[in-house]
Amino acid sequence: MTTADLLRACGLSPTELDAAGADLDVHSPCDGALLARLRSHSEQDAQRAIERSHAAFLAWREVPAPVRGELVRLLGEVLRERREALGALVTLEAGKISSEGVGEVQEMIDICDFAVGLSRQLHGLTIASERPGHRMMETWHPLGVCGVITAFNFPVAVWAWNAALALVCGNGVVWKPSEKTPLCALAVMRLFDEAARRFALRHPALLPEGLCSVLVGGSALGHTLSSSPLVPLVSATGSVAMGRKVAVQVAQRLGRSLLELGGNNAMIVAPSADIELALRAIVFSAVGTAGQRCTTLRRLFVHSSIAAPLYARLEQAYAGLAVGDPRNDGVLVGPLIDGRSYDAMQHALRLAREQGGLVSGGERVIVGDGDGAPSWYVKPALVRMPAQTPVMHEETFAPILYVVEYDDFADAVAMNNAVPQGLSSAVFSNDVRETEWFMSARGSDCGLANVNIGTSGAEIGGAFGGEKDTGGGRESGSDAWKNYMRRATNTINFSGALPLAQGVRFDV
Ligand code: UN1
Repeated sequence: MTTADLLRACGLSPTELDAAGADLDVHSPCDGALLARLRSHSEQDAQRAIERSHAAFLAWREVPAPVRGELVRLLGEVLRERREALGALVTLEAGKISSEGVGEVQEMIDICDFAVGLSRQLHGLTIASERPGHRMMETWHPLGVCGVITAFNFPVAVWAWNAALALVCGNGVVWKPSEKTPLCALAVMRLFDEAARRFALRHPALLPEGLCSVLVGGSALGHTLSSSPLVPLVSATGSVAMGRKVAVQVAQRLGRSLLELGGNNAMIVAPSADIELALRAIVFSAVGTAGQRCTTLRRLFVHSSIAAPLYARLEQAYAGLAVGDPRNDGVLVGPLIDGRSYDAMQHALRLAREQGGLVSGGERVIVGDGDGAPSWYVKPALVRMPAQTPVMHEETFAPILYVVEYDDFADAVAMNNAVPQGLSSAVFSNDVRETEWFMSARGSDCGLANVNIGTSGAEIGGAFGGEKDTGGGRESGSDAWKNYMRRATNTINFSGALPLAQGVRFDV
């Protein structure tokens, strides 16, 4: 399929891809080709989108939740039909290998299924009252417009994690995707519109116009979302610096924010580990998505008794990695998103060398004939470090894996926890004392703590997110839906008297 055919299959028309007054060029990281020239939305457009979504929310909140679930069921249906095309667009615009592009769409489908089930389970509690003839309960209500800010590396799934839950919870969604991947967002919006059309055939007049929309453009639009009193929740995924700004703006107006920020994820490989499993997990977690997941494995702590053979196997595995155009079969490592990522990677490798690191890999790889703007492919880097030095405390969004030896499990856990970020972590060990320690209160301080599995590739059923600089938010599974609703506590008196709580007497 040609690029033009693919864009058409994703519902994007040639006129919209070459907009009058365009100010945003979209290039493919695969080969630098210019894919589109878009016109950014203005701040007034953003305000209007928020107002429309709010007006739509006022009606949507009264639609019964299981009927709202029907809309998300249809979204899942449309996604199933377009899984391959949307996955290919993710590959084209974000540079993920094909199976990861399609996998991301699968993640959208999974969260839709999860949300449909939830639409019949948004239940609260009944609480025993201290007063006779009284009952207390907790009810969850729709919240309002949810602002969703997403990053280039998961250009479709992260919207779905938020939107599928927000919609069944009775909310509107205004989405500000990364300006590096606006086409994916526009394509997703077309699929949402298709689901909405199918919903309207079954339930005429229940789904108001403007409930969901997308804003194409830069950070000013994120600012509009963060500062609008009509947006009670802002869910933001991206860098720690971005998250800090969003958090402050939202807190200023006492709104709610849900933050999924940087990770700097570690794995401990203990002497009892199944080395074959560990190797596969390490390589997928460290070089998958060219090291550009927030869950990417960046720090590896290996027991000194097995360090030499494991490192040799790792070097061998890295030497055999196919780096290349992610649209080609057999390629495992696609491009970095842009030249700034490449520079950041080289900078980190320079610092690592200065701090005593022995670097293998990390060089630029030239792929294709270089027709378009430059593309930025690299050999994933392995860096043997003498200790956990300052460069290892930073997240560099590129395939760099630092390897440090340890002797004492307590030291390895301490190193795991010694960085500012707290997203994902893993231990490979067949010693139950070590694995339980790792998952216990004095173990990993991360939101995700895995055993005999890598740091990346989480399923949607669990709550996803992390502590410290990662921002504390939880999305996707478990009870993350509660972020998208407001809680009301109801006290009901069915007695003929009016006893006051705490036995207070106030006779009038
Ligand atoms: C991210 O890297 O921004 O666990 C999210 C994973 C994916 C999500 C990653 N399910 O790797």
